[in-house]
Amino acid sequence: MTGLNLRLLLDKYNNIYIFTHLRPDGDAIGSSLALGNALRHESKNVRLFCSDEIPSKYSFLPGVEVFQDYFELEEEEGLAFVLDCSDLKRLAHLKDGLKELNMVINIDHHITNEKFGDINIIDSSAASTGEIIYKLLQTNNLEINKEISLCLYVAISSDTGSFKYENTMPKTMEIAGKLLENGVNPSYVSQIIFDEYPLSTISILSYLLSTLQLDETGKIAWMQLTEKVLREYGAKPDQLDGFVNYAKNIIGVEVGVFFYHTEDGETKTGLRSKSVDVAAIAHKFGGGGHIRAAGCSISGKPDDVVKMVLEAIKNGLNEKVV
Ligand SMILES: [Mn+2]
Repeated sequence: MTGLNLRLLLDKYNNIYIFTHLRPDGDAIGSSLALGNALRHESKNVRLFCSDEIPSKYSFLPGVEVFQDYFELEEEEGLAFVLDCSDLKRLAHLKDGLKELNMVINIDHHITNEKFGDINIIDSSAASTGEIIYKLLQTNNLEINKEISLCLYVAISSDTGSFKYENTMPKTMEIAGKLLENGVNPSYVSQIIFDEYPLSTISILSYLLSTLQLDETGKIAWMQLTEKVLREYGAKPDQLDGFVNYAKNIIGVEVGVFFYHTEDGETKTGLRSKSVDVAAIAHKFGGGGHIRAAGCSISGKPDDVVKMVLEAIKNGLNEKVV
């Protein structure tokens, strides 16, 4: 899968443009930086692109300051890499930039990847794009120093939920082990990536937990929040990521739900389950996702939406998949 002779391409191109997806996560940022730093080591002109701002918690990563959110062709020739991006829509306005470049190399681990590149390196058995980049650098004898290892470790640990998700394979751990040998400090990374929050996030969590409710069977737990309250706490929607798990993780609960009522009359609904197919439930409301993690956006009065979704979950409780 990673049998690309990168050296051959690097002989041809001096200008490297690396793109990753909107709302970037640790894998998007870490794998872009790892590839970028390795190619800079080969004396290439490297530029990094992302349509959205890089979250501040990643500011400790080497080279992160050079990400730009607009495309500009600075030289006549250029080789593009698109990382961790299942389709071109995920590049937002940056996708037009690809047309100005000579060749597009698409590197991803999403099974749904639309193979839009001139060369496509898609490995859905990889837990992260970082894992693919590691192999690509290794097989092409490119630099994997301490800084590059740190970027790769952030990529791999992010997409495996710190090596907790089902996608964590023996080879994932083997690569992570190599990165530790190269000098990565796992406790330092996990403190920054997984454990630390701004005070406003903890304040909004405390509010959210006060809204927690369980149904009479104890199998469904939910929390809710309005956009107005979020604003009063000085917090942003991306600070809510993962909080739905507090509802799901209660012993005896099968499905955890998070309702976020926006001011334009939509309720963004996040569903997490231990064994119930919540993607099927989200699908009923025009949403989708994975079996154990799905979401949908529903318009209507907040109370009505909550009632409707809880009813659908009750009906779906018997349809366990594992
Ligand atoms: Mn990824």
